[in-house]
Amino acid sequence: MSYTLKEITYSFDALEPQMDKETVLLHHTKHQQSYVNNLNQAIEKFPELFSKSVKELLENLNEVPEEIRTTVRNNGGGVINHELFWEMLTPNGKKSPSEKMLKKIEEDFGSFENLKTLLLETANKHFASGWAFLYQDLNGKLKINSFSGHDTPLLNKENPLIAIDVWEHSYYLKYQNLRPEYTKAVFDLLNWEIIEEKLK
Ligand code: MN3
Repeated sequence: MSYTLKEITYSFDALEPQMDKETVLLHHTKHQQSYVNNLNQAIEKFPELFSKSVKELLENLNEVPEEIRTTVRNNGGGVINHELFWEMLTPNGKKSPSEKMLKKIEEDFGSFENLKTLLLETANKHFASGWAFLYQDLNGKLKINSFSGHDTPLLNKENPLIAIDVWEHSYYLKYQNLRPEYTKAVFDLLNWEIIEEKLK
């Protein structure tokens, strides 16, 4: 038993021009694959844990043996964050939130524009490698925060809805140091139908 690389449901060039084919290819088949491999290697020491999903491992990290806990946190996070990242970027998706989702956004952020500004600012300001998330806290309220490494709101049993990868490998080939151009491009690729499906 082992965890496998979850396929992207669209072609590697489907996010062009905002996200170039070579970046998507390397990002998925090299970087994401390495997190899958590292996770498997760690779990092989405690194979009974293969019965758990990556989400279950992260939500109950204190139940993972201490010897592999940090490796599972880093690489399990790497696996699940990238799965969400590709899923929410589905091309030709719904480019604006539904009436219902918009109402929720307005309740928690005042306006859709405020959400966009705060999410992109958070992603652009995050120092070094990490992720910016829109997520639901344990009370169901929408929150925006950045997390270091591959940490995820799942570690607090919170519900991630949007994950913006700000590791340099996700944008450097096309955008070099221009992270704000990249995060804006990601925002424009978001599929709001998929995001809303994740709302609890
Ligand atoms: Mn990445």
